[in-house]
Amino acid sequence: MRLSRYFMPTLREAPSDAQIVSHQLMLRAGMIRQEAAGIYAWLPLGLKVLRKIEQIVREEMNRAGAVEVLMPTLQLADLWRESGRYDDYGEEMLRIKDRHERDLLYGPTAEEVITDIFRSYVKSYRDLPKNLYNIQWKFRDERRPRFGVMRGREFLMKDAYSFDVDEAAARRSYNRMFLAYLNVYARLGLQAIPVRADTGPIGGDLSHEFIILAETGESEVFAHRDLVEMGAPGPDIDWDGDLQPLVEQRTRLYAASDEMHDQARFEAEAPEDKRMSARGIEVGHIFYFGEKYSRPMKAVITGPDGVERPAQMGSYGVGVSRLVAAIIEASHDGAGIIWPDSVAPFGAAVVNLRVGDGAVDAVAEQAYRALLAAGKDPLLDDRDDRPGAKFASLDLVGVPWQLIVGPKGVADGVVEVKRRATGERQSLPLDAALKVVCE
Ligand code: 5CA
Repeated sequence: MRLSRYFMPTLREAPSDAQIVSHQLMLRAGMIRQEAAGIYAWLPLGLKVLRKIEQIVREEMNRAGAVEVLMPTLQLADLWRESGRYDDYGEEMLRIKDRHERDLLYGPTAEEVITDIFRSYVKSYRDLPKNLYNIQWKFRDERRPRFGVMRGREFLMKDAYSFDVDEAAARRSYNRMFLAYLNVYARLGLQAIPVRADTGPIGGDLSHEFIILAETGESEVFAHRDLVEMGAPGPDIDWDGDLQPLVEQRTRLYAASDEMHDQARFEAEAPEDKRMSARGIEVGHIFYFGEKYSRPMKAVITGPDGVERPAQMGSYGVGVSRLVAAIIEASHDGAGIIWPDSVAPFGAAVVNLRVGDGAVDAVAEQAYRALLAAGKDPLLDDRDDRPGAKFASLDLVGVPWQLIVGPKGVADGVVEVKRRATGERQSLPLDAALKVVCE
């Protein structure tokens, strides 16, 4: 992408109502624009990051055996009347009437819709397990939308729903999601702690939240330090095998969010030097709730004994749009965002320090084309601007590598390579510089 043709409206200063650093940086980097309270337009740079996160979530869901669908944003109120949640959900639900006076709502979650889909097709235990997910916009009329996309009213969620014949099988589905979530966050460069959680309006009796540590987080977490330091299981585990030991390894150590915290248990289960409490951001939440929806909505299947029973269900949410902000909270410095390579909006930027100088233009163009060919999705800074302004905006938007092409270097046969995360710079001939970036 040539920056002169791109749309990246960076701002020198963040609007004063942006209170946390991720919100300030997303506005300054021209990633989002507020259209109404808690409702944002995604500008090109923000959209690129959002799509990359979405794709990582998708790949890890698929790996763990879930199957993608796309459900509508608008749902029939009648489905929610069947589950009994229509009245319970309260003011957070955006209720709409169509021209036929039919009650609709903008989905805050999709247990009812997926249960309706499931019950129309699946009748036998032989067709189980099933796990269906979608990545779709949700709307919750939050009382206090704040911190930008961190707590929006409209937000992008990955929501998966598992269906099983009995509790033991449902537990296996839960375990798959539990471990897949850890792999998702690891690929995003985040360290997520699974904590026992309250089930809230989704309901059920087994639930974990996934929290990443950040000072601005809205949740308080209490955890055994060994859990915080434990890595993700990695993609190569046997997804059809017994995952219980891997899950137990991570659930037997104490970890709870504020609503579920029990100080006496914490002290009994974790020695003092292993006790950690910190603020964090909830980036995912998984639930096992058995028959809560399948029973009232009559999503029944016949078991091996020929007897009909409601399917055992769980649901699994990832806050995809919230993750954009969460990654920034976890990875920035005074100059701006430091994207992990996996979600960076561009792989590298070629900075032309003297646009219009034939020799400099030629080397910049050559570098740009080489990075394009290498699949690095480069950004060419071909704006006629001061070097200082160029560096400031590229540091702000957090492109992981800068390849700096200026008249002096070109005369000496070198370009400068700068790593955004460390600020480290090296002068190298173009070929060697390209190698560094492409490694
Ligand atoms: N049906 C279940 C799971 S599919 C569900 O709705 N769970 S949830 O309410 O916990 O939401 C899932 C995730 O969406 C949360 O962990 C959080 O990361 C994200 N999320 C929830 N509310 C918001 C919001 N207002 N703005 C941004 N992200 C949100």
